[in-house]
Amino acid sequence: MTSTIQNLFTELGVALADYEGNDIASISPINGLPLASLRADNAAQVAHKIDRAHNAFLAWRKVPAPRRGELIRLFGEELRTHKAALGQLVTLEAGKILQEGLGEVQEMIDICDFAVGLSRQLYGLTIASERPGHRMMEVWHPLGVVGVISAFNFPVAVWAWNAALAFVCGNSVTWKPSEKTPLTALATHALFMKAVARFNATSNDAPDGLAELIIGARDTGAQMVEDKRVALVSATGSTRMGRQVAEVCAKRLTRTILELGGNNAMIVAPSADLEMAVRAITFSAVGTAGQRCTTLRRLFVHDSIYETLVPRLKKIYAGLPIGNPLEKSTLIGPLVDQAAFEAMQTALNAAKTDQGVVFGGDRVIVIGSEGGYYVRPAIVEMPSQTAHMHHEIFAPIMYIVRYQDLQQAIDWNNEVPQGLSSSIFTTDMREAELFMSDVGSDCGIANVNIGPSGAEIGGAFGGEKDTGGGRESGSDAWKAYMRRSTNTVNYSHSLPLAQGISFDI
Ligand code: UN1
Repeated sequence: MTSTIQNLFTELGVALADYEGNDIASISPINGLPLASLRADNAAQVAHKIDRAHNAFLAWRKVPAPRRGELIRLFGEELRTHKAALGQLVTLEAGKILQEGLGEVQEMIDICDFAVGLSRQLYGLTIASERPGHRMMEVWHPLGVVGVISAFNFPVAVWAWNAALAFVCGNSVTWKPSEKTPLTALATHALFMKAVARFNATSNDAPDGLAELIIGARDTGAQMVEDKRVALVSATGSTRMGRQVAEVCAKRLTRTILELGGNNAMIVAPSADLEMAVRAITFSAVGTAGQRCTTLRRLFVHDSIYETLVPRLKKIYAGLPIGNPLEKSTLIGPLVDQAAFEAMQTALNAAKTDQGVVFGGDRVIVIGSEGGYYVRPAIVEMPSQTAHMHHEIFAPIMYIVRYQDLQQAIDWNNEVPQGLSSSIFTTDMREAELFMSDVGSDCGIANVNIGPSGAEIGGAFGGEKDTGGGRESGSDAWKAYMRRSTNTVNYSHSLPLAQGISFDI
C-alpha cells in the first residue's frame, strides 16, 4: 500500500517526505493500516498561512475575473490529466469504491468548468432610482480569505466546490481538510499549485499564498475560524461542528456557509415505477457505504406496495458485493473507522428497543482486509417514525416505515431536525407538485423520481434547519463568496434627496 501511495504521489508531483511527521496518521479504511504519517501545522504556521492568504487576496482581487477563470481552467486540465491517480487516492484514503472516487474527481472537474464560465458572468443589477438624473446599481466585489473546512467523505470535491468559486470571485482560500484525509488534500493542493505555475508562466498574476493548506486536528480548524482575517468560513461536517463554527463566527460577525447533517427521506407512492425506485433506493442508501450527507436514511412506502417493494429490497441487500473498494466488482466499501461501526451498532440496538426489525447490519470480514470495518447495509422496518430516527447516523442504515396517507409521509419527511435532501417516487403529477410545493418537503433539495443523493454541481447544494442553511456550488451560490456594493450615481445638476426630504441650507 505504501509503495502505491509513493507512486501516486510521484505521479501527482508531491514530495511526501516534505510533509512526513508524527502528528496526523492517515489510516486507510480499507484495512485499518497507516498510509502515511504527517506533521501538523503549529499555531504560528497557521497564522502565517492565513497572513499569506490575506496578502494574496489584496493582489488577486485586482486581477480581472475572466483571467482568474483561466487559472481554474488550467486546474481543471490538471484534474483531467490526473483523474485516475487522484480518484484512486480518494479510494485509498476515504474508502469509497473506485467508481465513486473517480466520480468525486469528475465533480471537481465539473465545478471548474462551471467556475470558468462564471468568471465572465459575475454580473450585478441596475435598479430604477426614484430621483431624476440618478442611476442606481449593484456590483459584486471580492470578499477576502475564504476558510474551507471539509469532511472525510468527500475529501476533495467539497473543497473544489468552494475553492473554484472563491478563486474566480477574487478571493484566496485557506483549507483545513479532515484529519482523516490529509493525503488527498496534499495531492489536490499540489495539482492546484501546478496550475498556478503554468498560469504564472505567462503573467505572474497568481500571488504566493493564494491557496493555503492547513494540516492539523480540530484545534487548527478552530484557529482558522477564529482568525479575523478569514472573511467567510465554509464548513462541511457534523451539525455539532457547524454549531461551534457558527457561534464563533456570529461573535465576530463573519459570514458562514454551513453544510451539515442530513437525514434524507424518500416517499414511494402507489403509482411509483418500482423498477426505477429499487435502483434509486439502493444507490442512495448504500452508496459510499451510507456515508454521504445526502444518503437515503428514511424510506416511507405506501401500504399498497409495501409487500412488493420491501422483499425486493431485502433480496438485493442480501446479495450486495461488499469488499475491497479498489476491486471492480465491489459496490460497498468499508466504513471509515471503528467508531463509525460502533455508532451504527448502537443505532441498530436503539431501533430494536423501538420495535424495529433489523435486516443486515452485521460486520463482514473481508479476507486480506481484516482490519477494515465492513458491514452489510441494514434495513430496519419500523412501526412508525420514532425519536431515534431523528438522528443522523453516518452508516448504511435505512429505516422503512409504512404510510397510508401522503400528508403523513410529508409530515414525517419534515419532522426531523435536518433539512438537506428528500425525494418522492410517483407518476402522479399532483403528488409530485405537492411534494415540491411550499407546503411540501422543507429540504434544500426535493427530487422527483430520483434518489436524494448524487446531486449535480449546477444546482445550489445545501439545506435548511440543522443542515445549516448554506448553499454551495451551482446556481447563484457564488454570491456568498463576494460582497455586494450598492452604488447610486447622480449625473444631474441638482441634489434631490430620497424620500422627498427637503433640507435647505
Ligand atoms: C456530501 O456528502 O458531503 O449530492 C456531499 C451528493 C454529492 C455530494 C455529497 N454530489 O450526494
